[in-house]
Amino acid sequence: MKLFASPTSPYARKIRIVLFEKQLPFELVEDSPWESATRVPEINPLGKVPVLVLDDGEVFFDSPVIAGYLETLNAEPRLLPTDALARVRVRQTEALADGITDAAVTALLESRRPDGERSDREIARQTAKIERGLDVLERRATGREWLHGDGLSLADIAAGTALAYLDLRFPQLSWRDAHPALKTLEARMSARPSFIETVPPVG
Ligand SMILES: N[C@@H](CCC(=O)N[C@@H](CS)C(=O)NCC(=O)O)C(=O)O
Repeated sequence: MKLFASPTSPYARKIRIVLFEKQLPFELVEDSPWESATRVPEINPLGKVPVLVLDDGEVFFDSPVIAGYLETLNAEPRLLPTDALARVRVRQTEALADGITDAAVTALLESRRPDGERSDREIARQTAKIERGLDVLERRATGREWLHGDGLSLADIAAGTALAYLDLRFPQLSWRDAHPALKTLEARMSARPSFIETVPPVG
């Protein structure tokens, strides 16, 4: 299978981490949807990465769907519980972490707009989403080693990816100051070989 990904995409990184943790072989195809030569819109009409293309040509996007597909391959470690409700709860935390990333990406794009077109109000609105999301994630992480259950799950990977993305794009947020449980979680996640192997380039 092939994973279309851009090196700095936090959503693509989440999937690369899942593939690494499960030791699933894949071909990484670096493709940035922002470049004019991108092939991504030919395989994902939404023109976004990550996209997974199976050997038989079947295509999966977006990252939660790809993660769900990879779980069907029965490779260890299992990152989603088999119990249906427990699974929904892990996916809720994944959605929360991905939503923090969504707000950070939107704020970054807004901040890069030219003078006169940039909306400080919109940046503040997105930053408020990040801060509320972090507060809820902090409550979920407090007093526990893992966000759900007694082992690594997709929720921990999504949270670790979102926090690392904040460090990359918004170091001035200093999110660790008010979120000690997330600080501990991020330190543990970033020390995993899967995270070390997928550190994004600066830029
Ligand atoms: N919800 C999607 C978000 C994917 C996404 O927004 N990817 C960005 C890269 S970080 C992208 O490809 N953006 C290109 C665009 O919006 O045109 C997922 O989880 O896969």
